[in-house]
Amino acid sequence: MQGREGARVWLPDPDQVWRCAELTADYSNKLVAVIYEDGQTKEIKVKNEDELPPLRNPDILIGENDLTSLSYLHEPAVLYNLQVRFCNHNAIYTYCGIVLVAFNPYEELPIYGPDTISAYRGHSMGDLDPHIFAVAEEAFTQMERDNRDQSIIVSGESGAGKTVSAKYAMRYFASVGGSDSETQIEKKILASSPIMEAIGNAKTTRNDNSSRFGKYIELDFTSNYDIMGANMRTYLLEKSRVVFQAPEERNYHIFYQLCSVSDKFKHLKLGHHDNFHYLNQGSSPTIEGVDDAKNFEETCRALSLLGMNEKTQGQMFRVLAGILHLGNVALEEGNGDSSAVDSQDESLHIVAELLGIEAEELKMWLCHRKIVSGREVFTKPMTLREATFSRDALAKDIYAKLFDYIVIQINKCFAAPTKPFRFIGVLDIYGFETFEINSFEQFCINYANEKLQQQFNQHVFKLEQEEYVKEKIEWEFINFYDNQPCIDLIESKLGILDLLDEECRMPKGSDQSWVEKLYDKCKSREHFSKPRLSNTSFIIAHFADKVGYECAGFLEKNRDTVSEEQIKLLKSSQISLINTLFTEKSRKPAATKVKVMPTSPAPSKSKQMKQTVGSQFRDSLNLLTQTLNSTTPHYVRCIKPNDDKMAFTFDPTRAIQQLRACGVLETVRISAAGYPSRWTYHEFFCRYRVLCRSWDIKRNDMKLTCEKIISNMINDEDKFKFGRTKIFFRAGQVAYMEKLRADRLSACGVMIQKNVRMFI
Ligand code: AD9
Ligand code: MG
Repeated sequence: MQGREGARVWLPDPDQVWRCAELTADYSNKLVAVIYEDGQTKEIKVKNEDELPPLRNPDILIGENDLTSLSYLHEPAVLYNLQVRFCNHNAIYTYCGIVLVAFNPYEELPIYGPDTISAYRGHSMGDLDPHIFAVAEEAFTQMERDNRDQSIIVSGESGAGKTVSAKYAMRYFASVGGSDSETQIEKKILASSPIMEAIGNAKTTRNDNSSRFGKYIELDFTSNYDIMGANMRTYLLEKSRVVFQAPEERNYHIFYQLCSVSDKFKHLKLGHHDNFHYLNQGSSPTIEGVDDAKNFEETCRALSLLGMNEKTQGQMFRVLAGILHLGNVALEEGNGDSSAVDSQDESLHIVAELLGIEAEELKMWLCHRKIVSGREVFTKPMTLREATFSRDALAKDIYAKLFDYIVIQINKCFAAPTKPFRFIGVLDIYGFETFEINSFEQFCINYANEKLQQQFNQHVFKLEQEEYVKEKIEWEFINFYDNQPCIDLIESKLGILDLLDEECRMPKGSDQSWVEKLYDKCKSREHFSKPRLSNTSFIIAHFADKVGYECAGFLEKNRDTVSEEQIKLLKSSQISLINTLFTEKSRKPAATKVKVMPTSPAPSKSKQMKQTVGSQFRDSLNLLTQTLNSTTPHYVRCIKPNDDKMAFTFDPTRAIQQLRACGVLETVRISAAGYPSRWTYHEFFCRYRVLCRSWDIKRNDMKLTCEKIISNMINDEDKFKFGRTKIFFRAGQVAYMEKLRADRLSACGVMIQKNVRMFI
């Protein structure tokens, strides 16, 4: 360990996460003095070499546009490199192997225009600066070259820039895959964004335009690689927002858009949005820089372009207004354990009129339910709590059905006239999330991320393996983090979802008894634990972080039941759209494309029951994984650089959290465990010829020449491998060779210019 004086290292720091320092004393003392860049000193205790702080990369590698080409591949190196690029060079994109890391600049950048699209067209990923267009181009080229479907998987936490990135990728495809035909399909595909954002996005505390659903859009191509159609699948819309918003948050944009033009639709009796219980709970009805009325016009234009005529639009607005008025129906405490609605209640009558149903019947079924007991059927009054709950469930159900209906209409309009030749899918799905209190929604979102992470790990690992096989080098199986046990905990037999479904089937099932069953049945699973101080929550050790989930509400959200009488009532509606929503099976067409094999066979009894939300979600995720696995994936990891939406401001604590959670550090770890640095023989020779003895140079055999150079420099044979066309190095070796090279050059009296690479 002697001789480490002067080594530049990283030390953990509570504010900056990692700080740069220099070792000043020898390790043999078991104490190492370090000096920070600002001159402060500190002593650290080091018992052995393993405890030495991580080393810094040579300057030549700082600012590299691919993180895996760093010699020391560890967390501080990755973080520092990204920070230098983002803060010093305003470079928001960086590669990490096959992943594009994209920082949200929170500023409009002039890098997305048609000129930039043309610049990236026809270039491979390494040619130009990292860019979302480069990833899109790569997908397009690989589709043409390998004749394979492709997908672009965009992930990251709320507000990190997923939707913006996905839109740019789509714009790129629309531009390069545009045909000369009159179908205008590219225009239609781009027009789906304002519609989906109006009905599926909302203002949250993290993002003024937060997508509250996941989306996978497949763009279909002809054999000439022109776009011929598209298909969209959506995932788990956040329904609870329709009836409840947290402080500072809003309901879905479409409601505010509609209220802002209420003068145009007098019959909907809307008026100001603050009049509605379903819109005013967050007390934050406007968004800075957003004009709801203007956006409403855009929504309508897009709806028309996508084949939804004025009549249909009128009926949609009726349904939306109906939902708002439903939320204003004044449910009151009745006699005993019952509830009541005044027959004169204005909202009740407006709802009845808008939804084309009888006011008296609505009044009846808002406050009662039918009970079947043996052969007898009787009506039972609902308590105020039950009635409110059931009214909200109905509002959520109507909205979700309308949402699915619109997706179906868009898909009909997108449908390719003949069988598509190939497709490129773009996935914009909610990122891993953890709040102070986490519920069923977070559980589903994090489960989805767990599945995507597994798909990602397996793919990265497979590619790595393929490269070694292609280069014919021997290597040992790298042990990468496999999250299958965590996925099993959630979706296998007697796993969390299975036990939840079982509890939902019990007449007396409750959140509390479910969580107790979890404690009992899952306690030995490695990713599960019970918090010491709670009997109502459970912890899952996800790949990104440990998350505690509160059990309250899981059963109800999983069952997602709506009163049958209320549904029957809507089925009898005079309004054709409502009729359609409640009679047609609202299945998303894409979900039927491939046969789904549920991972755990549900007990036969459940077949007669409505499928639970959890098990539907599990099936749709398995279908998604199946689709992604049948394509060549490309990954974009969006990172939110700070929580204040400040332009080009880097908060290292936040950045590192996300890099850990989105698998960038895992990619780096997989790379570091193998042979992350690789050079062609020629490249290597050009860079390190100075370390070569002249008699070792064999001009007609670069491989042999390189072997000689290396045998003089590195004794440990595990540190390198000679492939067919490349040399592979373990992490840290390039830094070591750089040092030897610099020493040799300075010994020769040659000034080396920092940061100038003499090759590539
Ligand atoms: V959420 O999970 O749907 O809540 P996203 O989709 O990750 O979230 P979004 O794409 O909506 O985030 O980005 C949030 C905001 O960041 C946008 O409204 C823009 O104001 C800003 N943003 C994101 N990416 C870029 C960019 N490449 N250039 C400029 C950007 N601004
Ligand atoms: Mg989004």
